[in-house]
Amino acid sequence: MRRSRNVIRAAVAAALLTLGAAAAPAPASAASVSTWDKVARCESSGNWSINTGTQYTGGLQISNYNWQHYGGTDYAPHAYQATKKQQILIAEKILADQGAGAWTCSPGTGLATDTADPYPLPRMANLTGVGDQNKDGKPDLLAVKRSTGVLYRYSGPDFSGDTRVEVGTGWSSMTGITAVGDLNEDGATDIVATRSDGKLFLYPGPDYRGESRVEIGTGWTSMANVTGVGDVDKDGKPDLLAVKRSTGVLYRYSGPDFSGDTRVQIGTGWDAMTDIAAVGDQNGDGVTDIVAVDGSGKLYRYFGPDYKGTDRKQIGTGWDVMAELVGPGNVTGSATPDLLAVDMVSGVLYRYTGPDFSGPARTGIGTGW
Ligand SMILES: [Ca+2]
Ligand SMILES: [Ca+2]
Ligand SMILES: [Ca+2]
Ligand SMILES: [Ca+2]
Repeated sequence: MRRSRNVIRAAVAAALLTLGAAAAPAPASAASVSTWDKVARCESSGNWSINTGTQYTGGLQISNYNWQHYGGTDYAPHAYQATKKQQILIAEKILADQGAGAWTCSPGTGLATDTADPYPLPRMANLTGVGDQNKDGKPDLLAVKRSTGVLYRYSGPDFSGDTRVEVGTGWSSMTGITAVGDLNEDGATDIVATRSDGKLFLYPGPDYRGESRVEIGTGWTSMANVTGVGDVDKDGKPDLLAVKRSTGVLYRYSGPDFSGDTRVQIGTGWDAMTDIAAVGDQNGDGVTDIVAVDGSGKLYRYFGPDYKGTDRKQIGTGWDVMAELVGPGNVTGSATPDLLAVDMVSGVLYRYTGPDFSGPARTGIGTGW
């Protein structure tokens, strides 16, 4: 956006006011990542970390003034230091406010007419690995269709649409679902779900029917990233992790009721994490490990039972465009359990192999997620 709209605006503000400014067309309020990629190819040759020492930096050449004015400094001091997603999120605000003309490169890119959300929520929500529920020898996955609230079960290793079976309805009010192991010792993995009113429910597998659910808690709206990790403290009862939204404190709760009385503080600063997934035992000590993504898209691995920040390892970047991280167990027969995640831009479901879950080693296993 080399010719800053701010300068133009400042220069002609009085004139616009005089003229009534009604001639300006309604700006596009959003644009897809592929449209922003076209703008970036023209503005910066698609170099999202470019800084040539002028006031315009990053893939979309956002001025330092605009970066600050539209909240970019929440991410990084200058645009070029932020992730591609963060640059696009600030560009969306500029686009909504100033229109496509804020970029000299916008003609021919479709920026003025595109209205797509660059990072839409995946169609399927609350992906939850539940082991082999239908006894076909392959691990299964639960997921809720966001538009209908229907709960489906998919079968591994690819969890394709062909394998899916409807197992319930009315799940759209559930804000979080996680597997907690076999609480009632009938051989099927059970799950807990938090509802938008803060109630916590236990659903026995393999069918997770509403009739058989039990309310086991309240007040869970204050907790984020509720994650079942199995019995990590070896007291014979399955455990659950959750982050208190207001403080960022990580707590471990003990089954079968996961009541507040059982909770133990095991970490701080976890409000920086946008997603947490249990990924089975990655280091061979018999205790479930987890991965977590921070706001800048860095992926970290933590070892149980305490998930200490001092022992964590950064194992990836670029994860801020991935959603619905879930450990389905070891579905590929590799040395360690796997990880699934949905690309928000493409809707593709990817499978990653542990212990580092590296991008180059990932496999796209489905579309339309
Ligand atoms: Ca199965
Ligand atoms: Ca069970
Ligand atoms: Ca335990
Ligand atoms: Ca472990």
